[in-house]
Amino acid sequence: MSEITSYSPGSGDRVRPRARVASTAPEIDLSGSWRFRFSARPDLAPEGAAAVDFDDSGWDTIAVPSHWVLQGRDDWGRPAYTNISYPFPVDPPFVPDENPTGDYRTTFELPEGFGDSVYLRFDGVESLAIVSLNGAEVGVVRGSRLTQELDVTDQARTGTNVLHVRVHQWSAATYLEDQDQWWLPGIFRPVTVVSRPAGGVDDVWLRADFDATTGTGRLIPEIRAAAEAYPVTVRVPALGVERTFDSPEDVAFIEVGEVRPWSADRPTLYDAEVGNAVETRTVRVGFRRIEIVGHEWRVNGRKLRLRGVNRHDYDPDHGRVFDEDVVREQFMLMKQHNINAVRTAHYPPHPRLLDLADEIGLWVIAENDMETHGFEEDGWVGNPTDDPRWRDALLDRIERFFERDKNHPSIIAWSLGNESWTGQNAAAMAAWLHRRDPERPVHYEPDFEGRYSDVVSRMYPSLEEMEDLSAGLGNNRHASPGRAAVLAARPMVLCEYAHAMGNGAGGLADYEELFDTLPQWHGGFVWEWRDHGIRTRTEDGTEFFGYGGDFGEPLHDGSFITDGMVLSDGTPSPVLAEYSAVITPIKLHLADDGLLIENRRHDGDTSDLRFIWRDELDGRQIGSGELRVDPVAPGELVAVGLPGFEPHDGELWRTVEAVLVGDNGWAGEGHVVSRSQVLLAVRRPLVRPLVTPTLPVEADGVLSLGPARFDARTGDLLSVHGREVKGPRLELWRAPTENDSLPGFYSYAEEEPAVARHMVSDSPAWADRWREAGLDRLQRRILSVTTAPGTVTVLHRYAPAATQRAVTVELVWTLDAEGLRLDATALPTANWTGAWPRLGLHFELPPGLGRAEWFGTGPAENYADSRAAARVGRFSSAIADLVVDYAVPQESGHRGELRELTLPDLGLTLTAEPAGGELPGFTLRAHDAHQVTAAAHPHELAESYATHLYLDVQQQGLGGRSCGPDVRPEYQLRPRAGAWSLRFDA
Ligand code: IPT
Repeated sequence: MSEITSYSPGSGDRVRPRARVASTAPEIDLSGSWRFRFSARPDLAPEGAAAVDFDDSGWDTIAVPSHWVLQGRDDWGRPAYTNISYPFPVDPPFVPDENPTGDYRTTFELPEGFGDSVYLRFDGVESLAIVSLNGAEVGVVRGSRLTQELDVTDQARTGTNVLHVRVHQWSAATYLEDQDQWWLPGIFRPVTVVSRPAGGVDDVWLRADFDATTGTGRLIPEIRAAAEAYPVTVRVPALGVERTFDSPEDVAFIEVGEVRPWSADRPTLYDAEVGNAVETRTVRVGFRRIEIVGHEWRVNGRKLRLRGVNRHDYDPDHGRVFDEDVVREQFMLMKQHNINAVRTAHYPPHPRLLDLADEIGLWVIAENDMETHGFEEDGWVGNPTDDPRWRDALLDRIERFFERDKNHPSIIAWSLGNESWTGQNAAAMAAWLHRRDPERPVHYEPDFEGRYSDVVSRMYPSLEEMEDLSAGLGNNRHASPGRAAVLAARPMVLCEYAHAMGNGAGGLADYEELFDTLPQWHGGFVWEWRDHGIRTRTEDGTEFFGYGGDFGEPLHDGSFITDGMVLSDGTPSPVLAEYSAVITPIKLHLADDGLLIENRRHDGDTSDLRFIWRDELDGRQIGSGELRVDPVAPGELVAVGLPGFEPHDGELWRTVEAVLVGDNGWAGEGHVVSRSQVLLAVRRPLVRPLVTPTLPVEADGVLSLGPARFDARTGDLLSVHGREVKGPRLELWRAPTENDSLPGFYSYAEEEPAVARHMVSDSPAWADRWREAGLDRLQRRILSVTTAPGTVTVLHRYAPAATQRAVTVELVWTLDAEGLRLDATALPTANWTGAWPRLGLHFELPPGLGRAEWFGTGPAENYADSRAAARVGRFSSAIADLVVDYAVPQESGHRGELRELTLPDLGLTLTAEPAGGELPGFTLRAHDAHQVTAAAHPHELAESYATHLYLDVQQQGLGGRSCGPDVRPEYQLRPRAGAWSLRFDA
């Protein structure tokens, strides 16, 4: 089994890596149904399976490409998820004897004269393939997400060919592929037979430079072809360019005159042909120049601003198998949300993906297939990036990675890999790239001191760490003082931030502000685009999205695999809209007396946009129009006049939106690119006289006050206007979000958050602190229920066991000229510490209520540190849709600043008036916070016994502590008093 434990990058007649560009030479795609035999161990694999006459009729069949663990066949093994940990002992180059093995067989026909040479191309096999053609072993392929071609000319024959591929799930190469994702073995990208004509164009790199000062382009061709292939001609028909090169020694630039440059905002491509009589290749060329000037990383002379996401190849049914239509849709969705950049975390994607990025317009940090994170658990001892035994394999990886994708204009940097610490091999990989591509910078986040990479990159820092990096201060996590000053002279980027696991991450707008103001920062990439739940079923057939542990893995990392802005089923989570609002390149600085429009696009003025205003009085439109705005050039800020407005008694909001004039390829007419709101007038507070101050009456233990019925003993409301409305009870607990449940890196949990500028977390996660404080098990004691003319007053004391900490709630129910009102206060004792998840009143309404209409913030859930996408207005929704179906049930659905809530099914309207200057946020949900806490998957939620209405004076923000900084102190809910002022109308 020496292939399995070999450090070698591969063997056989391996073709020198080259670009993936279209060719007139024929290819045969072998995708389809292949014969397949699963073996739990290599020694159980069928003997002689490579032989041409081997009888495979008793084998199963499998689709190629696919992963064998996603075929619904439990006897073929199951998916497994670990983040950092290797799923087997760290004992390189060895792997377990229990090494699942798949034998694949297929046949293909080669016509007469198919090619002078024949290659077999593998685009993705996890993790090791031993390839035999017509009974002879032709090579061993390593590098699961790298392309490898094998020259099989000597074994291929006209007519029927028999291909056998033995795939081992684990190999020495697995040590280089420890990305945070599912372990999914198999041939998961296409296998192709490639014809190579003698005298063809073997490889081409058409660098396309753009000079922003003259607006002209230049092609810098690098052609690899045998001497007999010449002359070779380069043509760009749309530019009238044609230049013939007579020999390999004939090398020259081709000046192309004026061109439109390529940028993510305006991705102009030109078809170039490179060929001769034998073969023509087509390259889609985009002219652009990438350079680092001081601490600016520029494209076409302008500083880059990356509004990015980390993207894995992932689909809930097919794993890492590529689907072009799905990716195109994803890219459209990204563009619709102002995302302009992708990091191909953490390996080269299917090659077509980069064609789509070129075409649709996304800046790409291309990342190599390398991660050795599991060595961290033993202090990086034996880590491959610093061990000479791995040098060849790593250099081979960087070469295959670069050569395949070198032509793409969308790629603006090469990333050595992810989370593999640092060392001589990483430095050698960077040196190789620097030599090969003098233009594009090398990115590698663990090169914290910037010893061989060009861009300063960080993950999940606090704002303070970013400020310190910018200031050249050494007291940040990862750079010594001497290097910090050097780093401050370089461009900076966050290759990962804002861990979008579950509900969150909060704080996006604060990062944006630093990107806008600190000169070295160029933006960042949210972690990550999509949840990786696997569509699966319970025994009784209920569908759900599985995460770590749902497939019987003995070692796993739970739901850490579901941390995207798009849920596993493809539904955007609210954080996507939040991100879109935060990163919009069209900033609308709106005040009551004017508007500043700032165009932060890289390229393109605002002539594709209309600017619409509308005024809403108490959420109802009273005026609207379009603003006259001359096109604003990129980088410009212009002031625009606004219509006047009449003084009103009522809440008057003005909204300005920048919307697309017409379809632009990724969104249609009217699509909102940016929105801003300003409050122009507020409602005058009303004092309503009390009416008929008659004494509440008691009968059969029920106390009646106008339309309200109370339990005379407890003071709990039972109904209003004959509608069941029970409570309220104080609630300080929320179902922990994953940001509440995990300890993260930075904590502001201590009592004096201001003391430490950089707090590296050793404090327990919030959810643990909240449980410790007893917030999930408050007990209630009735202090009093008293009546007076027109009034019922109730006093309750809430406290957890074993402590003197308590909150007293006073509920004052009165009848005034307009009906029933509740004025409530919650008063904590002085001895509370820490923070609370919420300060809320909890009402129980009948189960199964259908819709809600509200005047408040929306449309989606919003929290103190995540409300850029929220606006004030009137909204309506099915109650079931008010809550997000996160992979793990958790707090969801809070919408701040409620004014009015109507429940048509119940026939009740609740109005909130500012109490102590504050309006409560609301949550309506079929499950209470404790039921939600108890469920690990949506299908485990207990039966709904009520529709739960929470009215929170405040909720703690979201933060990003599942992998990153805590909720910032200003968004935390420190124990405090609260007040509510509510009305209940039929
Ligand atoms: C970081 C990884 O690069 C990424 O793959 C993913 O695991 C992410 O975290 C969390 O989901 S590594 C982390 C230890 C900073």
